Amino acid sequence: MAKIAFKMQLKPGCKGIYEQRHAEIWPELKTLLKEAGVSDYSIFLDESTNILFAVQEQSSGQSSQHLGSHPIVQRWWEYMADIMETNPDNSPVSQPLKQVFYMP
Ligand code: RM4
Repeated sequence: MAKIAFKMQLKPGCKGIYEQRHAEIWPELKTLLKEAGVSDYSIFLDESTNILFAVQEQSSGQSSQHLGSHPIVQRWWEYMADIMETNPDNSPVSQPLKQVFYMP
């Protein structure tokens, strides 16, 4: 298992809808993420910058951000595109973060 982190960008004023949509995350997306080896997946928001900080365990070398070829992820990214900074393909602009400290 590897722990990875990345940041994404939420559009201003979209905290509530972002939280609500994730509280109602599609079961088929959860299943897909788990089947792809993603677990222990959290997303935090820095409200002063609207930066989303995501951290997750991955068992297959693939993160949630590598699943863009799957139709379910494509539909989810399209659904979320109105409230996030995205690339032309609707994928969220994601920047990998380097782990600089870990305490087991
Ligand atoms: C995020 C973003 C990620 C996705 C999670 C579930 O807002 O769309 O790519 O893995 O939701």
